Amino acid sequence: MTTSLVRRQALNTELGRLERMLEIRAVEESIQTLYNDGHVRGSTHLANGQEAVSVGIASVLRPTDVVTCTYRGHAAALALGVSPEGVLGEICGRVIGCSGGMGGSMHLMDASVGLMPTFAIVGAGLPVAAGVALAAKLKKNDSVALTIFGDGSTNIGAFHETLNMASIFKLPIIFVIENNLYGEYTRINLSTPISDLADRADSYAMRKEIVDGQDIDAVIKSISAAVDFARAGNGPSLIEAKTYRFSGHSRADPATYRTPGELDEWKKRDPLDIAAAKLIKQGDLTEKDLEELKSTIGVRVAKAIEVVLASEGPSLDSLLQHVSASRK
Ligand SMILES: Cc1ncc(C[n+]2csc(CCOP(=O)(O)OP(=O)(O)O)c2C)c(N)n1
Ligand SMILES: [Mg+2]
Repeated sequence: MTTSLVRRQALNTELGRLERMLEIRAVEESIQTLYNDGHVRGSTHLANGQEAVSVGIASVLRPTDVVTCTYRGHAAALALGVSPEGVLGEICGRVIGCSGGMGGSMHLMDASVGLMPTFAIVGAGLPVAAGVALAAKLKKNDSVALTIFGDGSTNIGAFHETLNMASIFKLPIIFVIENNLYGEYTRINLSTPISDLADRADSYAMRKEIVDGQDIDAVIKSISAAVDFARAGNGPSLIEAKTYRFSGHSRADPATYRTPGELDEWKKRDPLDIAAAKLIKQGDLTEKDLEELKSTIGVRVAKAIEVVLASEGPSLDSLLQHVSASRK
């Protein structure tokens, strides 16, 4: 059993799910520091504020199901089971990274838990996931594909073509929109004429649902229903998770284009606070336990960074590994 598979099993409990969300937040905060210290080449796109969507999805899917997601995929990778060393190692371009340090921040992968290489091209993960779903349907292997993408991706041709085909073929696929209100530096109302993106499913006679993306229990309920529907042979669903990214689009984007007060309003609905408050109310966690958990995670992430920074980058000899060519 891979480390990632073991980590995936930890999502079977409410506490395990809270712990994973806290870990994702801590890892992402460390990415910003690693970036500022010059250890990250290229860009990084944080998903802080959106953790409940990734962890909710990973809690429902089986490791044999397949997920595609975007460049904002650190959270999904960690949620599905990739270790902090695997994610941070990849982002820093080290051999211990989950793609051997050859992919970087936007190309995380781990076949053992169903994570296809994450996609840098907006909308590109949708048709690939549909291909996986078609294969599952033909092989009758009871697997589903799930693809995570942003609100901006719903204006891409590949989104419409894939929804159409998935509906016609009744593919076992779940389309999950992370509607965080922005595509790069543009607010959704300036790029898209409707505010409930789930309504786009109507054009394809597809099952749809809008879910509160800050509430992990709501996400789990919604994803479970869509997965059951797909496994039963009924076809695809389009789920719109209403969420928000607390950081800018990438790297050093200070997000000055935000509506004043918007960030503060969304921070009141931090998915980590919502999940922790529920456990405290149930009597399953105390404030002290929570502080201890955060500090254990802090130590874990600090150790992962030490291991990553001590790891080499890929050697020059490996430049042509995983590269194939055909001759005429
Ligand atoms: C086909 C394509 N067009 C443009 C870009 C540049 N680009 C990168 S991220 C992004 C915004 C996408 O927004 P959204 O789908 O809402 O995802 P989010 O970044 O908010 O998670 C754009 C336009 C790209 N990567 N691919
Ligand atoms: Mg967006």
